[in-house]
Amino acid sequence: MSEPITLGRDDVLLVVDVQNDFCPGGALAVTDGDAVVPLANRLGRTFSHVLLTQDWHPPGHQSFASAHPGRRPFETIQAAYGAQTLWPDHCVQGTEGAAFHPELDLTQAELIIRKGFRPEIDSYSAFFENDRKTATGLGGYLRQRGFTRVFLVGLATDYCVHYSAVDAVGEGFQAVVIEDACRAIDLDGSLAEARENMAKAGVSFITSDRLSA
Ligand code: VGL
Ligand code: ZN
Repeated sequence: MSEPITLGRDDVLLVVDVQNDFCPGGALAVTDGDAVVPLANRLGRTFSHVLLTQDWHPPGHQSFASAHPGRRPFETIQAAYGAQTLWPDHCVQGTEGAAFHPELDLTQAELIIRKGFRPEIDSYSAFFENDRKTATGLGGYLRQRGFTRVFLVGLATDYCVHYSAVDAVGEGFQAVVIEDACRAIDLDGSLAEARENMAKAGVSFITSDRLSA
C-alpha cells in the first residue's frame, strides 16, 4: 500500500454531480454510479472543506438529443463551439433527477457550483463551459479561499470529473482524482482517453485508502 496522504488547510474535496440522473434508474445512469455515495460521505468527513457541483440544465437544453429533431442520444453534433455529444434529457433544473442522491450526506458543503444552465452551451468542467471560455467562477473562488489542491470524486470520471481535473491544473491547482470514488460513462473508449488526458495534464490518481488515516 502506498503512503497515506496528510491533508492540510489548502486542500478541498470537490464532489462532482452525484445526482439522481447519473445513478441507476436515472435518465443518464452511470453503471454503479451510486457506489460513490458512501465513499463521498466518508471522504467528506476527512476533509475540512467540501464543495459540490450540480449539473443544472434548463428544459430543452441544446445538449439534449430531444432538442435536435432526428437526432438520438450519444450522437455527436457540431455546436457553435465545436463537437458536442447529445445526451438524453437529464438534470433538468428543479426535477428529482437533478437532485443530489438522497443518501449523499454532505450538508457541510460550503459551495454548490451549478453548471450547464446556459441553454446554448454544455458544461462538463466545473471551471469552464464547453466553449472552453465561459468561466463558472470556481477558479476565482478557490484562489480567493486560498485552496491549492483539489481532490475530485463523483460522476462521471470521463466527462465532468475529467474536464474539471484538467481545468483545475490549467488554473494552477494541484488536481488529484480519487479513482475508486468515481464511475465512468465510458462511451467508445472515453474512459481510457480521459485517463490519458488527465495524466498528460499532470493530474494525479489515488485510491481513497490513502486518505483514511
Ligand atoms: C455529465 C454528460 C452530460 C457528467 C453531465 O456529469 O459527467 N456528463 N452532463
Ligand atoms: Zn449534463
